Amino acid sequence: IPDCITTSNRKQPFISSSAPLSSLAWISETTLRSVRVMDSTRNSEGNNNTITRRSANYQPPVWQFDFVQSLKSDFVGEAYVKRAEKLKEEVRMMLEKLEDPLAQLEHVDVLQRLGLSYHFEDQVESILNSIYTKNFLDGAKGKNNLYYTALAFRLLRQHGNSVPQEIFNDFKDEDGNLKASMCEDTMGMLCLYEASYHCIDADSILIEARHLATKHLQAYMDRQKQVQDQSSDLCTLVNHALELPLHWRVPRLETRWFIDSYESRRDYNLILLDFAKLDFNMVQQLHQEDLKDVSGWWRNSCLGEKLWFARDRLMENFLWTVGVSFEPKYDYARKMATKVNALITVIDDIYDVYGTLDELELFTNAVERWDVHAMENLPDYMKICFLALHNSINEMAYDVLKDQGLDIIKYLKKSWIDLCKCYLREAKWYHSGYVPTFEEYIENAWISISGPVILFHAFFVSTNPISKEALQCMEEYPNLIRWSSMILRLADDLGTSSDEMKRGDIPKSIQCYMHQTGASEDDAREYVKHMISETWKRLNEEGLTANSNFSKSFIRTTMNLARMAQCMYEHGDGHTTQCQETINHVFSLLIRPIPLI
Ligand code: LA6
Ligand code: MN
Ligand code: MN
Ligand code: MN
Ligand code: MN
Repeated sequence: IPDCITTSNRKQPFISSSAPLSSLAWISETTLRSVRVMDSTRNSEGNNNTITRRSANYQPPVWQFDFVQSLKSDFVGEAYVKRAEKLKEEVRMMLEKLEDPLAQLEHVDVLQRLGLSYHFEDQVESILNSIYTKNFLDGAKGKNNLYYTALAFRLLRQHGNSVPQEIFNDFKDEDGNLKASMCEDTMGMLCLYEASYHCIDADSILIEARHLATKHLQAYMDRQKQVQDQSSDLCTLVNHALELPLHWRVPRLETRWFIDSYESRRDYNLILLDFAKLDFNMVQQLHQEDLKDVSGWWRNSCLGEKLWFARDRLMENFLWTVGVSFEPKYDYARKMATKVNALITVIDDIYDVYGTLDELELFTNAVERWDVHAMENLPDYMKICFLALHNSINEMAYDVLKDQGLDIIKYLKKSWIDLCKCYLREAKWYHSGYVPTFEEYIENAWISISGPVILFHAFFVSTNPISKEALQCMEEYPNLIRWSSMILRLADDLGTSSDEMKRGDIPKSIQCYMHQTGASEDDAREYVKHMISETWKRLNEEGLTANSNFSKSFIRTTMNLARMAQCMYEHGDGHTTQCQETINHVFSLLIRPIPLI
């Protein structure tokens, strides 16, 4: 751990505030054990009452306010801006000169992975449209080249074109098996593998293709291992793909990885590489400004101290937003989303850990009323939280009213009310020891994970103009939001439920499934992973059909939230425990620039 991050001085009753960072193994059984706190608080009648409360004993933040404020990037100033503009123009011309469709597709793919395609959206769109019209509009004309077809298929579906899976029929023999000649083309197999993750439920050919491609790629890796040659560019790509398909990866993290891997290629293009590194660093500088800004808001809110029992995770809350949308123009959306995430994180802890059932009823009622007078009956710690919520969300609505003349309070409010109601239902289950059925749990849990709140706010603060149709669509939770939230919930359960069970919480998807079916924990986890994969098919389908109501960028947002969840919870509770994985992601995305030479 670098010494630029230290533990905070925040008053925390259970752990020494000067716990050395070297003790990152602090996430031990002892710290997770639920601790009972005797707390003298006045109850609603004004009498002094002794209330038994729980605490999760969360660690104070490793990212200090002063450290965040001291972030300073070299990548500012006219010289860099000029250089970036020049490189951008060169890349634009490069793209324009390409005529061969395969070369165009490869170029688009590299631009996307280098994190540069947002500069060339119109150009990319027109290239893909022309390839679609020429090759795929009338169905199955897959150029008889697996690599080309699979690459085109993936890029076109990524951009919302419903290319039919039947274009892969060409690659089967009369018996319906993948032609043997295909299997000699490992690059083609890799593309087929990546393409297959864009499947919808009805895509049986693609799903079968995924199995074949996966087997082939695994065998390829085994052979390379045997001859001890894993150094080729292809090997690096296959290895990375088998770890996690591209479609499930967080774009910004993929970019950080891909720039390094691109640089070590034999055939890299120096202009692309230079531009990618420079752009990454300049965008990182903008992220640092967003972060400093919203860290000031968090500090001023004092929620970190006042709600000492809750997670103080401003940096992690911000990291989510960069994973969801990194482009410079979403700076306002990132800051607002960070506030939303911070509020969710502390309110979740009020419901799950600290609040008594009576207080939680009061809080839920106050949110339902959405009225400052509703605060009067709340205990002090809830007052401060309620007013922070009220003020922050109303301010976002104010900005939209100011810019678009549209009153969106009822939508934002509804998302919080639904969240709190679902939180309360879980609290009641917990306090009564009730074990819901798997279905009953899921029906509540895709909302209680806060996906709808996150996506509602993301939608409203980053859509201008907001269309009547989209607004109507938001009245009910659209499937796009539902499936994205579902993946967020399932990934969260995989990563957090072990700790939650130790600390005391309701049974989550894994435990409900075990309870209901008698399955082992391993089997239940496999089931939940399978469910994530099934839910992706539905999300993909929405991505292809929801186009008319939602912008491509909002569709990307919903998918990126799912990807970010899979990333945050891959090795446990990456949002809460300040584990090495999350610290590394913060460093590589937000703190360390890429060396230019
Ligand atoms: C809830 O964690 C929480 F704060 C999240 C990180 C969910 C996603 C929200 C963001 C991005 P916990 P629970 C802030 O695992 O109690 O405690 O629903 O959620 O399982
Ligand atoms: Mn929780
Ligand atoms: Mn919860
Ligand atoms: Mn959880
Ligand atoms: Mn990882």
